[in-house]
Amino acid sequence: MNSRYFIELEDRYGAHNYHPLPVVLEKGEGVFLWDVEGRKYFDFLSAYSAVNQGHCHPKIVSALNQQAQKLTLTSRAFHNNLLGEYEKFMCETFDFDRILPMNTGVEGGETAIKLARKWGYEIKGIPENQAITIFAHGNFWGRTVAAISSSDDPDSFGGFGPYVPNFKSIPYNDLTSLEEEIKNPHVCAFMVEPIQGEAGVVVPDEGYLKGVRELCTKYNVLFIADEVQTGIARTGKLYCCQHEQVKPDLLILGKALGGGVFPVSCVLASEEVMNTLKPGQHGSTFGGNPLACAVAMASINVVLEENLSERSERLGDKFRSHLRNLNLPMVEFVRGKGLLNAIKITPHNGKNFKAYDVCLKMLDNGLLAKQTHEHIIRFAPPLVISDEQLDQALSIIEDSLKSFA
Ligand code: IF1
Repeated sequence: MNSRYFIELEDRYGAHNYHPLPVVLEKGEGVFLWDVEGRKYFDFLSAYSAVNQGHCHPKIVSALNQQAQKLTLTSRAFHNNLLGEYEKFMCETFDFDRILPMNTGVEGGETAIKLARKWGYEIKGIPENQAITIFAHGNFWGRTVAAISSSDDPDSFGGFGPYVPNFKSIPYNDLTSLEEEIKNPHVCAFMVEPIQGEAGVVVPDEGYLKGVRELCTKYNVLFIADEVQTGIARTGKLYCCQHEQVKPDLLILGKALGGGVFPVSCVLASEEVMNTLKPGQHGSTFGGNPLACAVAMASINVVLEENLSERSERLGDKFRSHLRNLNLPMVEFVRGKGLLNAIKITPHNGKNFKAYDVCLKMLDNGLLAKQTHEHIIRFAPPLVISDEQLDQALSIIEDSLKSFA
């Protein structure tokens, strides 16, 4: 069976809610993927930063296999022997009082907003059903009705109304407008990505996160950091807020928390916030299941043991400076932190190629990356990439870009 066969099956039987690159993958190991024709590729998307530890990391797969033969799911109607250990491990590793385990990133976002509203009513004293949550323009935190209700991207929210009320958004990287909005005593939280992923790896000014922290403290508003994409060593720290020594009130993790083998997400918060939830007020069939706990502990241990934060920081600097120094006419900018980077493609000399065309070229040359919006290409390899592999990947990117010169 060749790629065409598999693509046609998906085309006939699947919902068309994606437009994938024309490649059919069947094997992954470390930074590499192989398609059904046996062609080998560098993975420079890492499943949108869910495969930070590399494909099928042996320690993570082994944790999955071992636990899968013992106990996979009990539901939270009963205790299990891994949840408490996992909770302790995560609270100590990330320095928070308590954790609420969920599965997908968007469930983490929904959980954080529910916690913030409950805290707003019971601790801050916001009148019932009046709590307002603030977001930043360009935010993306998932596909649920609440998540699209905060979006200003018509592709995300179009055709799915009506929307969740009391969500407001302000310009990203703008502390003046943040202060304006959070003076309102009905505001319970500001939820923001420390670097906006889907918006095109938008890195805010140095000091923005510190400013958010100070303003949220000043006005008694919860600072929710959505680190589903920027967390777990992706930007060069265990989580991105640490670049400015900032601790959010709620930290949302997902994606690579599951090591690329299992959906695992969570919200970390203080005692005060987390204890607003009483039994029966929130939950999930799979949240905190023993298989997820085993996988997530292995995933984080790999990050710590293999120093993936430091590697991400060092190789990210190397990646950006190499591409910048090329001074390629069609590359308007290179931006990012750690190994979360993006370039903006600006056609010149009357040419009108798009980021998608460059992605097709890189595919032909053995590297997989995906455009976000029309002219931006995100580059996010697994953090286990070696220096030599990065050099090889950079030459593929360089050759592919130069072919459009
Ligand atoms: C898609 C990109 C999109 C996220 C942040 C929460 C979530 C995500 C910062 C929700 C998910 C994924 C979703 C996927 C493509 C990808 C993505 F930014 F990573 F590229 F869409 F914007 N917070 N991002 O980035 O996590 O529920 O998906 O586990 O929906 O197409 P999820």
